Amino acid sequence: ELSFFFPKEQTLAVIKPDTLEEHKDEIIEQVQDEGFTISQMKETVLSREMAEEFYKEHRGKPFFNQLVDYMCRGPCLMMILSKENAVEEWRAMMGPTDPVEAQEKAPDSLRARFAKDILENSVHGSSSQEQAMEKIKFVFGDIAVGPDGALQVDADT
Ligand code: RTP
Ligand code: MG
Repeated sequence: ELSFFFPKEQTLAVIKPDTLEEHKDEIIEQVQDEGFTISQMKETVLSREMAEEFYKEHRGKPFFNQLVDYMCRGPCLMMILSKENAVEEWRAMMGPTDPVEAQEKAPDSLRARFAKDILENSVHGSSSQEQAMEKIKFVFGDIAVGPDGALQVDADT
């Protein structure tokens, strides 16, 4: 077991509204087939406030209000995924932001298959370990995940 030398990393993955209704089981199955551990998951309808906070780095951009509308219009599935290089590997599974580019460069990616357009692009993934830690804390509060990807349930963590 080499996981001691290659400790797992966590990322926050979100299946966005509509895609969740249409492709939930298929995406979860693929996540597991790709070797991710789903350390935690929670289905939730974001409030406008939460969606604005979640995407606060995009506040002021021309698509911000539409992005918030989209994220709030139905349930999202929030997942903590654990795997070596989880951040990068989940981004690779997602494909580029714009599905036109995704179809060109990564035709098997989730966005190539399921995104409607650059806004309604079906999935979210943290873009760095720092962002992953911030978003995991925002969505799930203070929780700790062990090196094997399992949740630590110690009361003091
Ligand atoms: P995400 O944060 O959702 O994983 O997406 P990303 O890193 O690939 O792209 P980012 O630049 O962080 O954009 C966040 C989300 O905003 C919407 N968007 N719309 N209309 C547009 O030009 C546009 N650009 C971005 C998408 O929903 C994108 O995922
Ligand atoms: Mg992003």
